[in-house]
Amino acid sequence: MEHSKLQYGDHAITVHHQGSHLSSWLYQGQEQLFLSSNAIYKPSKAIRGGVPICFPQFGSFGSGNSHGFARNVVWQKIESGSKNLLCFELNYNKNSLEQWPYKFKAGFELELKENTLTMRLNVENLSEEDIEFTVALHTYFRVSHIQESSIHGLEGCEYWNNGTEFTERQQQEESKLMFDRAIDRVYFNTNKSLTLTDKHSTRHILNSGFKDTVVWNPWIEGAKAFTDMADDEYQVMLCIESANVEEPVTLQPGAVWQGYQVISIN
Ligand code: TA6
Repeated sequence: MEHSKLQYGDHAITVHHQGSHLSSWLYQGQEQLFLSSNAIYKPSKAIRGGVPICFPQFGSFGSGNSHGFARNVVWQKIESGSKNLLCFELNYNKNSLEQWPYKFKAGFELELKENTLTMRLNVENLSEEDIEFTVALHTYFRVSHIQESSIHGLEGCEYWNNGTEFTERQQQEESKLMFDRAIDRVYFNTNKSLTLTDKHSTRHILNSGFKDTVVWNPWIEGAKAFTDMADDEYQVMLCIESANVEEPVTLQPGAVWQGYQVISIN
């Protein structure tokens, strides 16, 4: 499968052109992202791990396929003009119009600096009418072990448990979110920096343009249900996804939306 690599400073990244899908990020030789050993690399199938781009739909929040089509189609690599930047573009076409009847242009940029990876997704409305979409950067972090991992920064945020009524909300009371079972939550209005800590590292995650954060780990039963994930791999992954789920993005004709996920390592 076609992919591009970029090495800059202490970083090395690999991006598959299908989905403009970041599949590996090495920082000082350490892999930061989870990539399933059973991942399937074939046309129209999203890779299990890395950073799938969910657009124009997150999960079932829309009328199309779960998590949208952008992760299943080939993006165009474009000249970035900079040695620390990779850029990709996805334009509407006959196939996209069959799945989502709007004209759009999407761009994805990956920028490497000192101890930081910035991923920027933008969408321009080329239709003559307003468009609405839900969206996510579905980042799969590699962790030393899920039970050695925690997230700080969600305290006070309301969340929704996938599988329950969307109106059933709860509030995050603890300052430290830890894991001992499957989790699939959308946290709303997460506008502060989050910190993911495991045995080896501390990573900070900052969003802009994305209002929500999805936290997901399928645990063993969920992993067993995936053909493209080994049963025990849930132990070394945690998804922290920058998303707009509750309130879809609305764009007027000609308008552009941009969302960032910035990950820094110490
Ligand atoms: O973001 C969490 C989630 O929506 C889960 O509900 C989960 O099933 C998942 O993403 C993975 O989805 P996928 O379509 O890639 O199997």
